[in-house]
Amino acid sequence: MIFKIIMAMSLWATVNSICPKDCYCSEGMVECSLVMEFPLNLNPDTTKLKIAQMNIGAIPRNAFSYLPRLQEVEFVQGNVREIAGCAFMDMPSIDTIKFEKTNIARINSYAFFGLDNVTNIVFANSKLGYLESFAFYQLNNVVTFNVLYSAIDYLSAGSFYDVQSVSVLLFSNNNISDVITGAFSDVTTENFHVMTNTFWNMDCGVFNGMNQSSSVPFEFIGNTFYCNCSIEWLLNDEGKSQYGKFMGNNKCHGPSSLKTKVSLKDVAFNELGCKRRTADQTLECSMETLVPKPRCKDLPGHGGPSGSDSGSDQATGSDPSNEAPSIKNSHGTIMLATLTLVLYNLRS
Ligand SMILES: *[C@@H]1O[C@H](CO)[C@@H](O)[C@H](O)[C@H]1NC(C)=O
Ligand SMILES: *[C@@H]1O[C@H](CO)[C@@H](O)[C@H](O)[C@H]1NC(C)=O
Ligand SMILES: *[C@@H]1O[C@H](CO)[C@@H](O)[C@H](O)[C@H]1NC(C)=O
Ligand SMILES: CC(=O)N[C@H]1CO[C@H](CO)[C@@H](O)[C@@H]1O
Repeated sequence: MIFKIIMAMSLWATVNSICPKDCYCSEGMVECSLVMEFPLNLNPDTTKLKIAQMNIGAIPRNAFSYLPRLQEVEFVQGNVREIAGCAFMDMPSIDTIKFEKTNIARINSYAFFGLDNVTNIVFANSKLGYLESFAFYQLNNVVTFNVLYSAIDYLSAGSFYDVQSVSVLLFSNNNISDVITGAFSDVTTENFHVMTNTFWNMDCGVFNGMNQSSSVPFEFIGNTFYCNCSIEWLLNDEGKSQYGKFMGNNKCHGPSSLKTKVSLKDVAFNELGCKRRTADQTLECSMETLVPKPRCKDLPGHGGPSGSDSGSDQATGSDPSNEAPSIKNSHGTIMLATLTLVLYNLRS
């Protein structure tokens, strides 16, 4: 009798874990909506995953490492408080990661670390809050990395540190509040297009080195700046000689007195309203020292809103620090655990 119950329960649990409620599953493709808890307990054969209207605290580290065949993951119309470090580790088949109309308050250091084989990364019509240093650390060999029609609050120094061999890095039509010196330090890309973005505060030297090698086409056109003293580095004598090449194709979106200027070329240094400064003064443009320390195992784990941990119990022992059995959102697992407890109590 008890044996039969166990059989029935585990069968139910299995079926339940193959396609969670609020998901639609068909031949490796899974579409879920209104997701409040994460990670989901999906079939390990999943190849494509689309999550709509997700509302979660974090995409935790190793969030998808239990899905070895996952090729594409797409988030649509979601709210995510943070993407934890090492969130996308151990995804041997991943090809595309896409965020569409998604609010992400924070992208932590090393969030995209360990993605050696990913081809496309897209953020579109999204809101990105604070990007920490090393957020995209060593995201190498990506074919397209696009940030389009999005709002970005803060690009820290080294957000894109050591991003190597990207074929196309495209920032277009974004509204970007703060870009800190060194945000793009140590990036190598075959094509870097920064087009029709609205910049509010851009620190000195952000695009230094981008035209150093003639083999790296750097396209910087149609962007607009808030033309106050924050861009003195661009319009002082030194800036004009260094960045003169770009100026004709970019202009001011404010303040209103400078909006009418055809391009940055037509803006005089003294119109920026820098107090007690002259165009011939050399500015010191220093960048904070960055020392990468990617250690996925030591990063704090973050689970869903309930505080339950990531899918690391399913992650082939990738994280020994995290052995507590997690109660999954699958009711089947909870019921099985309860049953096990009952049986255990009966025995003793
Ligand atoms: C990338 O692909 C290679 C060859 O298929 C594989 O050996 C390697 O484990 C993959 N890397 C990651 C991080 O999945
Ligand atoms: C762009 O960002 C600025 C500064 O954060 C904000 O004040 C403004 O409303 C944004 N504009 C749009 C069109 O979203
Ligand atoms: C320049 O304008 C930006 C955007 O409005 C503002 O955040 C910044 O504090 C201003 N900087 C200076 C030096 O006036
Ligand atoms: C931003 C930047 O790297 N500017 C350089 C572009 O190329 C000229 C000429 O080689 C240099 O003088 C600038 O420093």
